[in-house]
Amino acid sequence: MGLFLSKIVNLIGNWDTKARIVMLGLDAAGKTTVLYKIKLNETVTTIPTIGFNVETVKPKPGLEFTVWDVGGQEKIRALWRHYYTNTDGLIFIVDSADRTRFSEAKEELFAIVQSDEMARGIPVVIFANKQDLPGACSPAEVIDGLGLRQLRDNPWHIQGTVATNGGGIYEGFSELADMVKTYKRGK
Ligand SMILES: Nc1nc2c(ncn2[C@@H]2O[C@H](COP(=O)(O)OP(=O)(O)OP(=O)(O)O)[C@@H](O)[C@H]2O)c(=O)[nH]1
Ligand SMILES: [Mg+2]
Repeated sequence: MGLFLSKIVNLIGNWDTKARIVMLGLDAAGKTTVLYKIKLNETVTTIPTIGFNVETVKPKPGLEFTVWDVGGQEKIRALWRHYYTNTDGLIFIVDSADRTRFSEAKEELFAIVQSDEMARGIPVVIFANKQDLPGACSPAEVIDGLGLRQLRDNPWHIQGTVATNGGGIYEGFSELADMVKTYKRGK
């Protein structure tokens, strides 16, 4: 009976739809800070990520995200594509106060969604992060700075965030959850 019950419990646990999410963006954009804010609701002290961090989070009942946070320093960006296969959604994080690197961020974002290893048309949520910093660009300015209106083959959404205090993080994940559900239904 114990075994029977535990099998039922396992089965119910497995009813969650699972989705693979990759979180990318230039170095110091705030990816690791976002990951542990959503996972632990804690503001962790980070060091630049060499390699990756991975955590599971449940953005909505019935949905489980496996979130891959991959280091963004230029010399290790060539490794990003190894994480693309079977991805159901992308979170692209931008330091909204670092407008001198918007064109670099734009190039990287378009290279990701156009990569052979990435499925066409995956949903993308852009986190316009560091909204707390003086001089940070608004989400509307980040749309212009990254040329997001040229992103025609992917459903996308932009969310202003402050990873260090959690502002906008839940909203961004929740939006991505809805977009991923629609995407997976259409696959
Ligand atoms: N003011 C402010 N600082 C932030 C915010 N989000 C992250 N930071 C800081 O930005 C720095 C870099 O954050 P990380 O989360 O390590 O950045 P990352 O994107 O993981 O960087 P890599 O691992 O090198 O790719 C840290 O000092 C964070 O505390 C934010 O919303 N506002
Ligand atoms: Mg990191």
